[in-house]
Amino acid sequence: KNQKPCLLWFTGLSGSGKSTIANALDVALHERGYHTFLLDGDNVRHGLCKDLGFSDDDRVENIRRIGEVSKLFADAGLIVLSAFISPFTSDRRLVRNLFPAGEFIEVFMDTPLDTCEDRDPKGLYQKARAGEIKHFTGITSPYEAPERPEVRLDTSAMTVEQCVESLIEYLRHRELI
Ligand code: GGZ
Repeated sequence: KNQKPCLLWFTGLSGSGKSTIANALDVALHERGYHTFLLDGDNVRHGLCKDLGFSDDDRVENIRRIGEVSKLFADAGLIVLSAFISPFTSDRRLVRNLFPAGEFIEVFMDTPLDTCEDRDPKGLYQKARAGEIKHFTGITSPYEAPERPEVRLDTSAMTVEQCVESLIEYLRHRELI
């Protein structure tokens, strides 16, 4: 099936839905016969980046490595889906600049902090509020929201299916699939 290599870069707070939507899109693209590769905390922070924590410097290095790996997989012809908080605009720009125009798609998970904190699936916000986790994004560490993302999704207002549908529509519109 015809596809153009590209990188869908999901950025947003913990609990904003990055992994959920990236996983659901991965499944949907597979069902349609496209070749994809998904990178998220589960397969990166335990391996490639297991020497890194959550200081500003470590996050910068985390995103740098992930950007380079994403580029390698795109060079192999895949549609790459990467889901990381990536809180700093400058790091996201560095990744963007690894790709030809139109092949880096920034997907901003614009779910309100209140909703993310209510969800708190791993109890991390509660721990951050209690001071048990330092440098927690949105609480004690900054998140620089993208100003001009290619796609903006708010999972407090849209279902998973609606988010996936709008991403597939975007990819079709840009003739990437
Ligand atoms: C933010 C943290 C932290 C701190 C652990 N700050 O919701 P999760 O649990 O499953 O996903 C979060 C993940 C963030 O890793 P990333 O590699 O995406 O971060 S970054 O792009 O900023 O490098 C969260 C968990 O790790 N986690 N401690 N202090 N998130």
